[in-house]
Amino acid sequence: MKTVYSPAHAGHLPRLELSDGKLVPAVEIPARAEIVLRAVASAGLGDILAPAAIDDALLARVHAPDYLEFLAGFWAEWSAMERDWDALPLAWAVPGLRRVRPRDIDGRLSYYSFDAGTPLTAGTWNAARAGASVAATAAGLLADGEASAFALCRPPGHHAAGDFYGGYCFLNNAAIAAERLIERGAGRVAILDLDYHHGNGTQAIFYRRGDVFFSSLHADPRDEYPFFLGHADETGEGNGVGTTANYPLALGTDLPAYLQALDDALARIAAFGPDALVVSLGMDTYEHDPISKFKLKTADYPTIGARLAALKRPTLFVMEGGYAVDALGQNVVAVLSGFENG
Ligand code: Q9C
Ligand code: ZN
Repeated sequence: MKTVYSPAHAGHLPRLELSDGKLVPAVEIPARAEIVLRAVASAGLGDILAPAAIDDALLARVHAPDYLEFLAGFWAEWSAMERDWDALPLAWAVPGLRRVRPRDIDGRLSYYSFDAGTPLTAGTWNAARAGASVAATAAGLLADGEASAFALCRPPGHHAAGDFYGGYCFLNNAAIAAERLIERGAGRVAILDLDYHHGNGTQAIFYRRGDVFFSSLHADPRDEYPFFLGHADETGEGNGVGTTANYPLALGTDLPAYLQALDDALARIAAFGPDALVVSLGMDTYEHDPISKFKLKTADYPTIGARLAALKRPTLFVMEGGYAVDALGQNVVAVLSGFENG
């Protein structure tokens, strides 16, 4: 399996994040991607390729033009005000308030976000664009006939919706990959989100689409971030009725309970009959993840990879979360080698 990677992710260097009421050292850091790169290289998984530059038209299939313009221009505006620290938003237009776009930079920061836990930094836009190009290039490998590929994206993407960021995510890499597959001829794409947190952004992007099936296994949003999406009764709307399937799971979920949900999701995907599968690969389901509460072990991940292989579709893995940095490389390789041997 080939991996696509760009060192440009390292430009996104958040210092402190808001967590549990405190500013604490950020967990979504460059070392994450670097340890995964080293692990896939030393496992001999396959060639490691650089991405091609991303087409703006592809980005615009997923994200609103004003949102992209905001992200692209943000740091110049922020730093012109002599602010040389990372940016965090403060107030949101919840129901009862009005989503009228503010002129003020802090107002716009809030308008285009949904949480205060995601620092926007000097290098964020370049890094996020490089991550999106990694996803698009890896999707192109599938379209060229590869059976599988690994998009080693950073920052992650699945919490970013069409016009807002959050959850350490700015551009939705998995959604961009799915759109690239469709551009290159796929009629139907399934996305399976295995990150510990619900992929609210990906779900929202495809909620009314009949050609993209979105399925997610995640901690129950009544117990865990992102709190306000990811319930089992969200099943799609309009042309997308029946093409969203959520599996909210209990805190403390271990392999048997996880596999029960996974097998159900895979049966739903098989029935949908996709031309390709995009896996949002978050490794924060790991028992020692510092911000998460599932109980999966390193030895469990090859089993999960083998279950994905049994679907027998061209499969693209897109890196999402996972914050137990020391174990992140071995856990990713465990899934990917389980897939290849499955
Ligand atoms: N006390 C991804 O895994 N909240 N995003 C953390 C910790 C935000 C996770 C708070 C978690 C976002 C891609
Ligand atoms: Zn996550």
